[in-house]
Amino acid sequence: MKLTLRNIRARPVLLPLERPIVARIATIKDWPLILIDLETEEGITGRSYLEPYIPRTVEYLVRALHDLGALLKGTQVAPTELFDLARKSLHFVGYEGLSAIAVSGLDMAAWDALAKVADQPLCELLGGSVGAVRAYNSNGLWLQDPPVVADEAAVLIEEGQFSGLKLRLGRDRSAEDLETVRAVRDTVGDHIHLMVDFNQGLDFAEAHERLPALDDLGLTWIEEPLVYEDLEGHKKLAVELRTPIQIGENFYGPQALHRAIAVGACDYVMPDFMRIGGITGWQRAAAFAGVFGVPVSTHLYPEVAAHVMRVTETAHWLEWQNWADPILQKPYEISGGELHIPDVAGVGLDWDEDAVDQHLMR
Ligand code: SMN
Ligand code: MG
Repeated sequence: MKLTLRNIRARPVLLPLERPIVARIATIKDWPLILIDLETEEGITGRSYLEPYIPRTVEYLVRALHDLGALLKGTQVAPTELFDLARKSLHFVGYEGLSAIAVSGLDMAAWDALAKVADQPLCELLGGSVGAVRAYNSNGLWLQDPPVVADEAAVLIEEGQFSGLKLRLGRDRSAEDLETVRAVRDTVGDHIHLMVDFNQGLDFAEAHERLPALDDLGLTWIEEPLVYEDLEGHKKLAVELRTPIQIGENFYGPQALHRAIAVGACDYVMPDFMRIGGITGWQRAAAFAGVFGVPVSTHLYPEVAAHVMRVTETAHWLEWQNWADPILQKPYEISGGELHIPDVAGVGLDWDEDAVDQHLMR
């Protein structure tokens, strides 16, 4: 059966974070989500959500999503065609930023609808099979005192018998970052993969000064030491350091991933679904990374991430965080350090309407 787009409904919710985000560049206590329902004439609804970090942005994004719905009303739900139509409609304001985020949300909902009408889990529609995906726990380990972070690391491992954790770095004093990594290592043991993320917090001179001390600690990667657009700086660090440099959560579209790999700005990439262009953008970007043998990890959106990682040639690590769980009817299961895809049609996102009502931004 073919599906025809009837309406896009976008609702913003604001969820309190169990462990507030304390990064070098920002503190976030409440996490905004936009819940998208792509309704079709045939009665099937495709669902996705966006996590745009800053509560004020939801006003613009909800508006943009409703506008895209009006524009595409009556169009067949063929995700790659909707993706192109939606992008082109925003041509004059540019393909990046909020435009890209709105189109990505639409794209993920369209793929969910298509998988539902095919009565297949999304990963099967994409040519893969339902199964488990290796994940690291990214739920915490923000910029707190070293012993607090070490204690939290033990708790985070237990949340799903994880074999990997991500710590945030970028304290005022480099020595405190080092102390934190050592304290976590002592607590969790040598067998655990430790990733570190500076959230773009350093300038090149600081990074050049601070990062060599991290190079002997057996870290799995060093993420975004510099502002995301500084490809030249990241490239110099990638050459200087043995520890792999990871970037990608701020790639707007597959072209940005292409540029980063082409100039040698990083060893690993980790596109974010709301910026890379949803599932359509991910597939185009992942194909390129695959050709160049660059390992690909995911950023946020663990449910969609699990499906696409099953068909990603150079799949590396799934970033697990469960900040959307409070509004989901059935959060995905995590055990043995892996996220388990449910054997249901689509992505497997259903809203808990009571929770949505409670957290709706009005
Ligand atoms: C991050 C994610 C979400 C909010 C703030 C920071 C981080 C990550 O960059 O990679 O998880
Ligand atoms: Mg990051």
